[in-house]
Amino acid sequence: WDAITEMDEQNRPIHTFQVCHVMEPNQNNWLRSGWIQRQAAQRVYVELRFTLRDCNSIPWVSGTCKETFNLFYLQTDDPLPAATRFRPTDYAKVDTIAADESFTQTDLGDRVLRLNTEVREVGPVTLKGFYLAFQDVGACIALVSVKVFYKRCPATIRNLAAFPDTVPHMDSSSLVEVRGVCVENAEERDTPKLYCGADGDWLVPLGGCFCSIGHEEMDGYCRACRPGFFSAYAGNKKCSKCPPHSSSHDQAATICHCDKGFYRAIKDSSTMACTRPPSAPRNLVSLINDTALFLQWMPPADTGGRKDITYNILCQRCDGSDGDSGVTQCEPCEPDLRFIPRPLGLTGTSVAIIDFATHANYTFHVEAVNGVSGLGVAARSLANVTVTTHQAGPALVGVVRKDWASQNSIALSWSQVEQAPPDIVDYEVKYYEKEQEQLSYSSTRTKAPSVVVTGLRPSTVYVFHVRARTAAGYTAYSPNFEFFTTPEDPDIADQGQVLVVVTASVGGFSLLVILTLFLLITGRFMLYVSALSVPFSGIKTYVDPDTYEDPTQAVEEFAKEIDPSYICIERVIGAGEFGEVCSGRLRIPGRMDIAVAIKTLKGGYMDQQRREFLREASIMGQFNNPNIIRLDGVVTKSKFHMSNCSFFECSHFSLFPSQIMSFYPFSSGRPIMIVVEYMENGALDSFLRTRDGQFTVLQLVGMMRGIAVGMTYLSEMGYVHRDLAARNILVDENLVCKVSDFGMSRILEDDSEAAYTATGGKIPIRWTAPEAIAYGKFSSASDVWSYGIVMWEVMSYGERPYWEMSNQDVILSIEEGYRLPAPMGCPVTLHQLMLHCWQKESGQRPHFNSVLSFLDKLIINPSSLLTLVNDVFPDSPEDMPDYPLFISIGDWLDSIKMSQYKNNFLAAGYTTLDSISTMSIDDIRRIGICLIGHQRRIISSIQSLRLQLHHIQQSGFQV
Ligand code: ACK
Repeated sequence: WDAITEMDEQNRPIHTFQVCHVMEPNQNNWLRSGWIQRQAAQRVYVELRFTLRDCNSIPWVSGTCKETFNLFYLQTDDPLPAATRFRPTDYAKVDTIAADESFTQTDLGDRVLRLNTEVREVGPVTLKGFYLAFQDVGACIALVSVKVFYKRCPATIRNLAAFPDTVPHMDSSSLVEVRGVCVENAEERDTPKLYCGADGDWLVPLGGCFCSIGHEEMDGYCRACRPGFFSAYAGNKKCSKCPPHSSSHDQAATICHCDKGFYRAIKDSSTMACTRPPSAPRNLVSLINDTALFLQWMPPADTGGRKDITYNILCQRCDGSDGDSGVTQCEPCEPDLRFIPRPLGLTGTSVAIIDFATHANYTFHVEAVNGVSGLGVAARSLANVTVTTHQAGPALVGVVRKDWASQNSIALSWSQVEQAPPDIVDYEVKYYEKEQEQLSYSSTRTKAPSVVVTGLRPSTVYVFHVRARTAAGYTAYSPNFEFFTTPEDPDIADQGQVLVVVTASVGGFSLLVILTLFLLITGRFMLYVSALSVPFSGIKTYVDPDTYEDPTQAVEEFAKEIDPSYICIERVIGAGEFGEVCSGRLRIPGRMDIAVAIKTLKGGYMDQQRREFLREASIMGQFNNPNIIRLDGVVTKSKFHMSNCSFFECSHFSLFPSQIMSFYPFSSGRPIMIVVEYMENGALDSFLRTRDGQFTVLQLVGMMRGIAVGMTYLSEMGYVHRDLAARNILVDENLVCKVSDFGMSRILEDDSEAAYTATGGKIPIRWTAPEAIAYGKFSSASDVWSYGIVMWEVMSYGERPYWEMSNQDVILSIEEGYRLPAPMGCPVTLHQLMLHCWQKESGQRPHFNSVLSFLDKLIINPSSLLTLVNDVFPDSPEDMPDYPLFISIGDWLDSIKMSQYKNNFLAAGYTTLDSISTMSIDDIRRIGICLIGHQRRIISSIQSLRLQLHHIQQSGFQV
């Protein structure tokens, strides 16, 4: 090999090693490099650049000319001493190197020598250094350059982490895992990692860092926020401009500080705008009537940039003035002044004040506060109004007494003070649950100095006070009196039968038999039962006329005998099982005549028929309730002769008296009649059929409520109706519905709907609960089932329950779980109540008092009637999902199992569903609900409620 320097085309010198002994055979010429340090290399590469002549281009060289050369290497930890003899056998062969292209052909046919480049991997090299050696075996070569190198992954920055220069593994199939280090002002998010591949490429970036607070990402580095900007959270976000009324003056701000006069509340996040206390409420006005003083105002003009405005009412009483100075003397108001809903922390813009002194001067300051009030030195934001209360008359009612109480009712009476004026118009009784006094009042009026307050909750203390109304206005209230209702006793409500109560209280059946026999013999059974049952409920108990040896005795006991000469029959209005039903008038001397209905017993009756007929009177006579048909009396005793007919003259008679007489042969000589109040609109079923679609939902609910009042009364008396159906409800001219038809509570002979059952009884199948059909188990709970059917009849305007299905099919389908679907236009809540009444298990049906209070809630909150079943759900009862049954905040929270927060809502002034529908998650937090899961559940329920309300508003439905 010769070291030769040549010139390239640009006349630059090129140092080469050349060999070209192509004419001579058996060539073995070696060229060796100096010692090369391995450094960090694991894999070493050699790039050779050379020219190699094509043997064909050299004449007469065939057989000796070669076109390749060989590459060898030798590893050592140190350079070999200079005198070391070269021993080819020490070297390991890397490869035989051939030229890719020795020559290229020019256009003129000349062949031009070309430079070749070949790269080989040498090794593995593990010692500190090595030599390279080139063996020529008879080729014509010029070695232009030898480049020896290794590969590495270069230092880099990825995901805000820096990675150092890294040498790949010797084994090309495994990667080197490298951990990065966060760049300045960045923090680790997830361990930053990269993998260095054999070719010096970075692979699989994992994890990374993000900029610390006060910094933002810029070109892979973290830069400090400029003044006027801030970054409160670590992250790869840009710095934000300072929120309104705040600023930052330094670099790398993590918060912007509030400008003078502006603040952040403790709960405000540092990214929120700074705010200030509100200005004073506007347009404060007062209204006063005899009992309450109302303050109303408008929100402040400047809310300070916040939404959490509340109001506090501060009260001073300023009576008279200091004689010397003429300055009015003011002092804080008396503590018994009551504010509804409360004096402090009001969210609304009004308050009612009661129990104030009469003839006094009050000054009320309404203060607007928000979350930053009191943080600075700003003056309080007050609006003032001064009110002078009127002179109310002195209280005319002194002591209010409790006469009796039951689970749901309390009877009260009172006497007037001695010098009471004679012109008392009526009394107003106000009452509230002691526990809930801030929240809701109820009131009722009565002309008499007594009242029965119904619809109360069992075992609850109520506060009552009474005031009189005279021609001159209201007088002051009596002091407060507290009375409580009796505890709930499910046995009484369910079983309904006095006999069962007696059984339980006496303690054994045999004892009962003996006792009953004894009492029947002595004729004192009824008295005994009454005496026993009074302590249970405080309400009179129903006495079954069948327990009388002589039913006539029961009629005498409970029904007034009327002289037939006081009765004027006008016309026949219907036909009953025993005889015609007429309308007419009853004129008892000294009283106004009243419209009555007269049920008659056909002439030629048997004694048994007479007893059955009068049975109804002896039942009806025991009741006294505005929703139960009132018995005016009976005619049983008078001898009646055509000749001395003593009916009084009805001036406008259409049928008198001869036509009437044709109905009454009176062959037995004794006319038998039952006289009851006249109900102008007749039976409810036929009435609704003729007025299809003519009532509002609220009117229909009003009818159902009346029936529920009557049935609550009956069930509290222990009376089971057994034939509750729209045909047995009568309607007066004011749409008041009253329960009637009591005669048939034992035998249902007269009801055309009644069919014989397997047990032999005759039962109106479609209206009757399954356990009553199957085993004759009638109870107030089976009456509740029938009540559900009546609700359905009302909502469908007198449609026949189960339409044309046969009785047998009705029984089977009920057994299989089918229930009547909601009638068209029926609110969801009402159908839900029907389904509740139709629970298979009688114990799971609601009691009548619960039905009543539920209907009352619907009436008080008519928006609960807006969602119609047909709007929301498919017709098929099988597809009917459970829809929510709630109409108050309490019911709503129960339905989402968040009852524990009832007080939070009520205390914050949220009392209606409408009021909560606009609540945000912040509002939920503010009223003290801290658990995130609970906040979420409540807010998502509110959202769906909002949707429902929206849907209803869109449909334009009017109640
Ligand atoms: O639907 P109606 O007109 O109302 O037909 C029946 C019919 O007598 C047979 O019962 C009517 N009826 C019964 N009692 C009364 C009453 N107290 N006032 C008015 N109508 C009555 C009932």
